[in-house]
Amino acid sequence: MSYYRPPRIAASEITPERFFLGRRTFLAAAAGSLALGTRAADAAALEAVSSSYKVDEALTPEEDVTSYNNFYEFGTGKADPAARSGGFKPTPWTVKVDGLVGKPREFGLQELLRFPLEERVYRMRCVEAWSMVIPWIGFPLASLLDKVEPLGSAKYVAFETVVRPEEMPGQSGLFQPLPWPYREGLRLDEARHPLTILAVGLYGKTLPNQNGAPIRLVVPWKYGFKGIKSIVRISLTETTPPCTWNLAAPNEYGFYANVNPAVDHPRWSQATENRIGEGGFFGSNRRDTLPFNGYADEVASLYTGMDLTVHF
Ligand SMILES: Nc1nc2c(c(=O)[nH]1)N[C@H]1C(S)=C(S)[C@@H](COP(=O)(O)O)O[C@H]1N2
Ligand SMILES: [Mo]
Repeated sequence: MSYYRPPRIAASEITPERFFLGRRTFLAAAAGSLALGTRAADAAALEAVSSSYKVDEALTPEEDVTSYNNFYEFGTGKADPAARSGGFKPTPWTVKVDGLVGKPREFGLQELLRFPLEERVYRMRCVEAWSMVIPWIGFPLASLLDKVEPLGSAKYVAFETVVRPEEMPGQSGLFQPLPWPYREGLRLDEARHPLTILAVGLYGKTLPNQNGAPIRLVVPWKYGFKGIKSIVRISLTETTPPCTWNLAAPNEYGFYANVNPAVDHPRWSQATENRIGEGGFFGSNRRDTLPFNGYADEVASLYTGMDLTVHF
């Protein structure tokens, strides 16, 4: 199985903003006939066009992006997901899209990978006050929603992660840190915002297991916990969906979870952050956290009239 697809645009049509990613890696992978999905190390190259959604900041090294993770299904330590997800099988995979839609259906991974893929370089700000800059590959969630034709009554989008205790050691141990499945949700207008993507890759390759293979949500103006990984179900609803961290500690993790330096977590400040790789864990190297994680121009209008110190 190969995820390589022929270029959608001819070389002659490529403008300075559009370029192909991962060609070299693909050729190397094809030469070795890698079987995708058995191990994170077998990540195959994805072809994507560049997009204008790129922050002009140094990328966090791939090594850090793929070894410092939150994915409690594999354990609560930052190194656990990379160390303990080798047995997870991201293929075959289907995502069920149902609820208040005209055309509920399942999407196989191959079909999901046929959405026009773009590279987006986004800031990622965890609620724990660390951050990264990550080159994702994915497509707008709105493109998927269009295919199922949301009904007028749909107001929210609910997401669920896979439950596989036999492949996810954090779901099978004596200590269960969270109730499974991990769940998240967005308002429909947030879900349809052009910045909101379903990511299928990073650094030009398919997603490593620890980053949410084979498909995860990325909402760059919200805290990282909204970016639910390894999604198997997306449902359109009329009422606010249950969200794992919000249910676990509603005073600490709001439904909106928009990055906001003015609203501290009860146990720590959100005013500054440690950009991984810059040595800002303690003291002086910390960066200021930006409202909406730096995406205020694009998304602040979604919240006009809302008091975001109350609806945090
Ligand atoms: N299913 C699931 N999704 C999840 C999590 C998780 O524990 N389980 N952790 C969240 C948190 S807290 C963060 S910060 C991001 C981390 O994404 P990354 O490891 O790719 O940087 O994933 C989010 N998505
Ligand atoms: Mo997080």
